[in-house]
Amino acid sequence: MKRILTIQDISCLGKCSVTIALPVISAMGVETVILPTAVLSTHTMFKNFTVRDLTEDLIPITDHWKSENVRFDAIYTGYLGSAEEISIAKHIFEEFRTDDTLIFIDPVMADNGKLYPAFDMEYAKLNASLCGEADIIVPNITEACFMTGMEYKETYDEAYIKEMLDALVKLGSKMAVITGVSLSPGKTGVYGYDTEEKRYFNYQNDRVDAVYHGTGDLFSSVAVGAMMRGFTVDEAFKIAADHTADTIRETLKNPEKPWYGVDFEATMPSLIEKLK
Ligand code: PXL
Repeated sequence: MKRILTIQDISCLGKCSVTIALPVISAMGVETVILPTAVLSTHTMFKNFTVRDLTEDLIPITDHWKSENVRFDAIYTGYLGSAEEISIAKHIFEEFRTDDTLIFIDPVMADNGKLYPAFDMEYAKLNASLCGEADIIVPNITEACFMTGMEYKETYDEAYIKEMLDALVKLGSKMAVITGVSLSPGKTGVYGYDTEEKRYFNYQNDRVDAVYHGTGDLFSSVAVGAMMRGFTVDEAFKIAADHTADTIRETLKNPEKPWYGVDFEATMPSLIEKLK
């Protein structure tokens, strides 16, 4: 069985980061080791959330794993709480990376043209340098703009996305995949560039008109989980995009109208089906 280390926060209530990555990747048949960067009462879209920062625990935890000769097939980072945690993540890559380790970075920090409350431009620059260490990075358009200095646009064409991908891979990753790329009305998907094969790839599916927190975390968890289950990068991103859209559709059916997260629990059986 493949083993992933995921480094991101625990938002106790909110269905994002570890509370998505752990159940989803485990259900996909991949061992999931967690390194929590902080414990928050909720994700940061709630008001008055509490935060317990765990920065000083990260190195002792990973030193212990090192002494136990633990190996990881992939390291997947999501929401990191601070500049210091970015440099610790780099250190963890150095400690645990082998020729076969997939480093998958979701540079979670922004959406809809704006940085999340905890972050500033300095953090965006550090996140860009962390992305340079990755095999695959999966920013959304807003995060890509903050990391490349490109102007954020709500309407754009394919040339804008390709220019953004070229700027992203210059940060140093082998592959960049921009999420939430909509190239025609009613459609949305991912657009990537692979520097090794020197090719762009693009997958669009039907756009579901609803926005929920945690959908990026679901997308990344499914993509990295599928890669660990032996799917090609293209197949893994297709499965992740389809599954995220299916989960948003399912959430829209919920009469309680959840606003803070998606009903990923309800679509878990269909995720397992997609792996067959
Ligand atoms: O879903 C990304 C995410 C992860 N962790 C925390 C967040 C968010 C998005 O808002 O606030 C704490």
